[in-house]
Amino acid sequence: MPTNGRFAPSLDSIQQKVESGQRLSLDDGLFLYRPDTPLHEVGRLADSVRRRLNGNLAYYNINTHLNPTNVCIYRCTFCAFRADLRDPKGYVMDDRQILARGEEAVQNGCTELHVVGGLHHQKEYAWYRNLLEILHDAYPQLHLKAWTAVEINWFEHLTGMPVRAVLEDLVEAGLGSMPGGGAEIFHPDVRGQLCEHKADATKWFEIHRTAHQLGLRTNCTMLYGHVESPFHRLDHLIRLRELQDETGGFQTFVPLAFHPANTGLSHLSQPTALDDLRTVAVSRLMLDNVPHIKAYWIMLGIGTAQAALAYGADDLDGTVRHELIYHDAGAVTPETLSVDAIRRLITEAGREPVERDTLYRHVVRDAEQPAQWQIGAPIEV
Ligand code: V47
Repeated sequence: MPTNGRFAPSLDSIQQKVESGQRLSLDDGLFLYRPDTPLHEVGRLADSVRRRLNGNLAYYNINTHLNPTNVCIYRCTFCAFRADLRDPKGYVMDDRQILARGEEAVQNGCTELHVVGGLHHQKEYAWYRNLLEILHDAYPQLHLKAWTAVEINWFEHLTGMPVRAVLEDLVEAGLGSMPGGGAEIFHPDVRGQLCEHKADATKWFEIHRTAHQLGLRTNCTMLYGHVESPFHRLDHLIRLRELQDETGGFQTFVPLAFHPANTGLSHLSQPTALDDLRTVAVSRLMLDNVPHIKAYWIMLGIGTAQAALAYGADDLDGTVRHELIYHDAGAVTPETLSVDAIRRLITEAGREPVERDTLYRHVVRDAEQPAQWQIGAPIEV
């Protein structure tokens, strides 16, 4: 049925597009987000795309987090982790503590250290760079997925160097890839209410584009369930899809459900499980060019993350340890999950669990010494 010269989407028209590999439009996405569009149908379509891209495999990794400081010049309204310079809860880790985290990670068989933190008022660029360098020198087998685009933008400011030079210098120090944080919601009407002073959408994309041009793989995220509308979510997804068309450098998209406790938006309620599942599914359908959708169990909760494997997600992130950003904001998930627990969640969902490294290569463990690992043959979907 034409409306204003355009055809109004329906489940049938969207299904036809999905089956023939055609790209979904903003209007299609808005239709999928309507509460009266049955969630199970949206999930079924998303699951078909997931299967086409990833077969019966569902991924996880063995990883640890490192947040070297929570002291931050910015006051993002959604953040419970940050602290002011003289706040008693503020901390800064020294080299010994940072290396101890690397040692613990290696002892636990981790393949990845996820490193992000605050933008400390008094720390120079050399501190952030040095931290990567000492970790990389001591534990070269540990992949350093480090610094969001917001931090890279801060390093530009601290050094006066262009993005490309900052990234090249960090790669020399040991940077392996970049996480997807700092994206929040790109639309300025919402971004202005969340984090008006930090890197805007144009800057975030410039940094990821440059990283991709240098051969770095990065992830992308969307913080949802606060003051934004479905339109803002779709605008966000479409912007990500456009950069991916240009560079192909995003590996995985991570939808991040807002946790309100202890934040400047604590009067809001957390998104529901149904919103979480719909968002995973709509993301899978809209981001037809991003290989993986991650159901980050820390943030979704274990039950919803497992269910998300039937709504378009193919990755549960990792064992995780020392996560602070979500736990400071009221997440009640455990601090870590064992490999056995993750594999069971995946198997029960009817999928085949595959341990991956940060770059989605198959990790093979020594049966006698599980902390020892090597990269196996390419994964066949
Ligand atoms: O940018 C902060 C979000 C992000 C809250 O790349 C919050 O694999 C909800 O990006 N409620 C950082 N969200 C975390 C992140 C991430 C996590 C896991 C995996 C990957 C990956 C990336 O966390 C921030 C912000 O969007 N965040 N505070 C909060 N109260």
